[in-house]
Amino acid sequence: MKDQKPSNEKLDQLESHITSNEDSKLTTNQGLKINNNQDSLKAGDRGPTLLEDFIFREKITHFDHERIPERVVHARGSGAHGVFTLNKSLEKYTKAKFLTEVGKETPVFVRFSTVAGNRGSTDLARDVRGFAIKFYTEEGNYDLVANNIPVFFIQDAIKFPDLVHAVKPEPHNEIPQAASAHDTFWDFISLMPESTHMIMWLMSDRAIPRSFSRMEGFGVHSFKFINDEGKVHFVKFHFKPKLGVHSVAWDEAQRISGVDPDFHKRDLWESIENGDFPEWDFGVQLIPEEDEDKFDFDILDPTKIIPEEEVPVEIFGTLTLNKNPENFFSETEQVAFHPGHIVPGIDFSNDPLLQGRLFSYTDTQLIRLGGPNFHEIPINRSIKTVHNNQRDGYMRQQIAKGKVSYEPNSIGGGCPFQAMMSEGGFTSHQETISGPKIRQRSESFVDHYSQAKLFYNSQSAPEKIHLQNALIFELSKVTIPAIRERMVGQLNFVDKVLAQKVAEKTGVEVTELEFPNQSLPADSNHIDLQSEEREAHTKISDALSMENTVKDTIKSRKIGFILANGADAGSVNDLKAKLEDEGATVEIIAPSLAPITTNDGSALTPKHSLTSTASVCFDALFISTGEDSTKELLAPDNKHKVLQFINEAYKHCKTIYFGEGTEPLYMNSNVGLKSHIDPAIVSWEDENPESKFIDAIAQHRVWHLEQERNN
Ligand code: HDD
Repeated sequence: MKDQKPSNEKLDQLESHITSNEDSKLTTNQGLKINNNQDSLKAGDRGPTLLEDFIFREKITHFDHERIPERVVHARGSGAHGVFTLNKSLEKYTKAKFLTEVGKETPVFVRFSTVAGNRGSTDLARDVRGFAIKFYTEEGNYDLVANNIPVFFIQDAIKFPDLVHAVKPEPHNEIPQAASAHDTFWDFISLMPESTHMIMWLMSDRAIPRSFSRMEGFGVHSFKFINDEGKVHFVKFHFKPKLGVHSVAWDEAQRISGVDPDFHKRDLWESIENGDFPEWDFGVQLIPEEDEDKFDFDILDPTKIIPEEEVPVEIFGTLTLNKNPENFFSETEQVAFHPGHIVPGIDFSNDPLLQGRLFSYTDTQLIRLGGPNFHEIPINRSIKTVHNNQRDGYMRQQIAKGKVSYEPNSIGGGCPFQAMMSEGGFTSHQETISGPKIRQRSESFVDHYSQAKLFYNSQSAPEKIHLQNALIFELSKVTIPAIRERMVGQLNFVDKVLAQKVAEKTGVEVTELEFPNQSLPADSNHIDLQSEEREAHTKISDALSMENTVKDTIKSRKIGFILANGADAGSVNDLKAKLEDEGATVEIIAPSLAPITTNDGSALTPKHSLTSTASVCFDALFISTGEDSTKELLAPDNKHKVLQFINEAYKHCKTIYFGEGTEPLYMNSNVGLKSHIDPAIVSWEDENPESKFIDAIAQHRVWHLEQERNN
């Protein structure tokens, strides 16, 4: 349980805005106490409502204006407060204070999101996840507006509206919601070879995470670090979840979307309420400025990673989320991120995607939050007081004293003064740039397939199958064969077997496309830059496969205990205590919500009935010990539901523990048909079944047995 109330400078600042209705009387927005909130003011009790009824008018007017536009992308979000702790100084590379003072704790607000769906859409869409972090530093707000995928679809921001229009529901019929599986998306992608690397990530299980706490975060672009001496390093930002990177199965994702579309939001909320604070290691890849051209790709190209084998990720800090918002709208909805919110010691690179973002984010807040004072909304405020000569505008909150709102001035004593660099004044990094004014892509951005191959080749066998099936699913929803065929042609540049399999299942032929050079002007000929030799990469990067992730903890795993009257109290309570000691959450599922009576006469109250939840909401199942309990679970009313629980968990490669006396359930389920050795099926016959159960849950899933389990 939550042991203590976290506190930090940002939370203290927010405290003054938090209100509670406890022990209070209902009032109007003017503070007038209201005596009757049931009836409008009428001319006679059966007569018309009077215009004079200011209480009615105020209430309805406010209601009529309750909605603001949702974000044009990343509309569905979940947020949390937390803290960033620096464990090792980055002083050698940057002068940003929150990255130099070891032990320093910087308050943060993080918002996770899906990209394509509406605010009310499912959490489990196959999609990129946003991972936006606002650091409330002593030098001003620093926003790292990141994703859970380290590359992007396009290289230049001018293509962003096209990309978003293609993926969003089709404009004529607003179908489909929160899904990329439709004509316009794949039409666009099949014509944009630069998307190929991103598509590999998007079709991988990374796009259907188990929880926000089990996703990586990536700053995507190369940014710049600048130290006190003015020395520059390019930097890529990474957040590595302490719980490992884990995903659900696609079939499971689709089921969860029906059973609990708020699955990720709920998981984040409950983890924090339970004190299982999600944590990430913060790491960076650092490249000295002089090594900028050392790679066989351009580090300014946002469709490329810097493989960890080439530049290791060094860990410097910890990000911890430890407090849920008080109010979703005020905090999670009104928070406004912008990659242009930086602090001294950090600067932009010339990545053309990043450059375009620097315009877009402030611009979007103006329409979304209604004017130029959105920085004054409590969640967006810097912890340092703002001093400048900007004035007025809709909803101004700050009461700026005095008659001076210009600079230079003598009347205000010249204040506020510009800050010198030594006082923390921001200066842009000086860089010599020369070149013709030209609307053209750099040749160094032309290689679109090497890293797509690197990603695909680095996947484990089950991951490759999932990726292939995702492509088959998505392209099977494309109604125009020519688009499917063009897309298969693109896949052929990544892996011939993959292309062939997708082609077979989507009813098209693999046609050899010319190496496309879409991103270059029509009159240039850079086909040589896409040559077969260049494409022949067979390198592998272990960091790209989730197979190699952390698998040593069951912290914040949700375990379903299925039981009925007569269940063995001793084994249920023992196992529950052991799992909870390891940080897991146990929830009891019974035939109904009525308390059940165990074999020693004690009562256990279920959290769910067999009807109100499904096995897709759990990481593992324990089928409780006890013959009487088994008998009741096999009764006609319950049998089908219990077997569906077990069979689905089995199909989705989860761990299942059958307690003593549950053999009839074991034999009636698909588990009873198995002939292979399965480390994630634990039974009454096993030695040390409890430790076997815990070890298997920590492994997440037995993906390598997926075929055996589904045959
Ligand atoms: Fe963006 C929101 C991440 C490219 C324009 N973006 C948004 C959010 C995240 C990202 C996490 C949600 C922030 C929140 O929770 O409020 N976006 C990215 C990443 C990108 C990227 C990692 C590429 C590396 N974005 C990108 C481009 C443009 C935008 C190229 C436009 C030129 N993004 C926006 C936006 C949004 C946004 C329209 C919608 C709501 C908002 O900004 O505040 O301005």
